[in-house]
Amino acid sequence: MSAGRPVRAILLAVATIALSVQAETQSRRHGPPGMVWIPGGRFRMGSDFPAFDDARPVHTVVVDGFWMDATPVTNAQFARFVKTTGYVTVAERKPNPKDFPGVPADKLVPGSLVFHSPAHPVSLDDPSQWWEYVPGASWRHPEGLRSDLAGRANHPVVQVCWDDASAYAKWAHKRLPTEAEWEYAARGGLNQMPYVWGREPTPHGKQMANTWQGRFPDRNSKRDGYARTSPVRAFPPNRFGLYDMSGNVWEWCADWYRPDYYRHSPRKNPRGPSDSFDPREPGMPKRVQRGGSFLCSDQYCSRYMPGGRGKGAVDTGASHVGFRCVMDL
Ligand SMILES: [Ca+2]
Repeated sequence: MSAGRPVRAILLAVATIALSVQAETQSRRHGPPGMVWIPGGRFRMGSDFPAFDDARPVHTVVVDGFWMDATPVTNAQFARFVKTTGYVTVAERKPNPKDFPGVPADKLVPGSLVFHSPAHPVSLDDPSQWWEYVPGASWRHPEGLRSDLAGRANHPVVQVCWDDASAYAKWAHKRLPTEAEWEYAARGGLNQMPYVWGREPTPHGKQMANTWQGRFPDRNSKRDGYARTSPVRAFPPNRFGLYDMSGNVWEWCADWYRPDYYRHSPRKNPRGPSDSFDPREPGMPKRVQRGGSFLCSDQYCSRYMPGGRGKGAVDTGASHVGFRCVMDL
């Protein structure tokens, strides 16, 4: 009899472990609505692509598992947040004159940056040729007051800045992903492939993401079917079941942006530098954006590739910038 007790104890312990694993598996299978479990792991972060001078060196990173929204946050989802909380996005607020010394008062009106396609070829060195500050542009009116969200409930919300995205994440009991989490999730287990779907830009001739085809920024052939944003499930998911990890809209990450961060970032769960620095616009605090957008073309911006990094001023949205959230177990 006495010899049986340890065996029973072991069996009970094994059964308990099996039950807890089963419970965890079930809880992950029935996780938060609209979210995908991203199992933790190790990957090679960064890119040797010549144009990505801020994505080097390629280095090994380990991230813990997390839940991630399967798609960018949609207009319908953001509308629920606004309706529930009364939140007013930064683009809808009157700019504070203290933040814009020297700008005439009549120019300090709510609005945001909108892409418009020039009528003829322009120098690619001058983004002011295709970006315009449009009064009244906001998430409700992505291209200005004459535009609205009709037919776009399932498109990603745009014209949201980092502060807006963070406010939504907090309300949803989620958070913005770290840059490392974002890239790990985007790569979907593929090692240093140029695209989130693999090696070929258009496998079997198929457009795999909403980017820009044709001559940027004046001629968009729309071979992928979309001149601006697309519904969040219009293109195939990656191997983790995540949609739009390439193209459609840039997505805010939690991290501050610095071009030199990869030289000394920690190996495990890096969370970004403690401050921001962009040599092109020193003094303007910026957070990381990832994934590229419908404006990415191989001629101008290939940063829809998973190693490519983007950045934006924390108070500035645009007609091609959105976000998605993550959640810890
Ligand atoms: Ca497109």
